[in-house]
Amino acid sequence: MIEDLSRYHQPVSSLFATSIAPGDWERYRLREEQLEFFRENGFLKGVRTLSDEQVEVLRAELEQLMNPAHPGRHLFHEYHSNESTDPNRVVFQLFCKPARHGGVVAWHQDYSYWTRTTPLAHLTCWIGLDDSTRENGCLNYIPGSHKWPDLPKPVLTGEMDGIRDILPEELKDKFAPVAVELKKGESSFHHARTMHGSRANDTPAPRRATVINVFRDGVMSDSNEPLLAGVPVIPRGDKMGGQFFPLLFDPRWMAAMAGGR
Ligand SMILES: O=C(O)CCC(=O)C(=O)O
Repeated sequence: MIEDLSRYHQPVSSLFATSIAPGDWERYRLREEQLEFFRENGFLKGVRTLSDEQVEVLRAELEQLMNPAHPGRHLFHEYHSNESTDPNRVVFQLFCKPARHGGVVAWHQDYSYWTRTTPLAHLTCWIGLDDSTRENGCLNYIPGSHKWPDLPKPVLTGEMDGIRDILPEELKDKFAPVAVELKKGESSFHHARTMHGSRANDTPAPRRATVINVFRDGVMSDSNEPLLAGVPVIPRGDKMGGQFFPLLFDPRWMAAMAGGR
């Protein structure tokens, strides 16, 4: 049976461990030097997130999701089988670049698309479902760009280097990209102002990824405009929450576990 999963705010399968016992969480804790690297550079790479078995399950689900005749299609509030503005290239919504004609993702800051929520307390977790390399269009970051101001938003899947034409002069010299090659199942995290983008995939294999966008509990709506058809408006000034914005983690859950409750 096809169900609307936005109504579930808890795990719907056993794919991921659900225990929140303190000992189980410790192995996921980032080291202080990783946090320091993030504060300095605005990203952190190479964090193992998925096992090979989990990657296989997600690849199979992605395959189903890409089928335009999927029986749960009516549940998507937005569905683009190709976001690329280049008719010869494809970028599927979850940042999947097919073999041989995978399109670019233009340099951008995520927050330039998210100004309808405030304050900025957002984080992106990018999870590779294939090894990503310079050849197949891995993610590239500009270290330190999370300290730059908010810049205009480019067409995301249009001209890769479009942003360079509108960069303030003082930032042009600082535009020094680093390529982030990752193994499948590894993640990179980036700050919502970190400038990033990725080049085309002309290799004979796909470059698939899935992305989780989160923001801190307490972030508020800054817009009275509808986001997507069927998603209720959260009035400006109200805390984000409800059916489409589930709480993923509350430190009180861990405190309660530590207290043996
Ligand atoms: O997967 C990509 O190539 C781009 C991903 C991206 O722009 C993002 O995660 O914000």
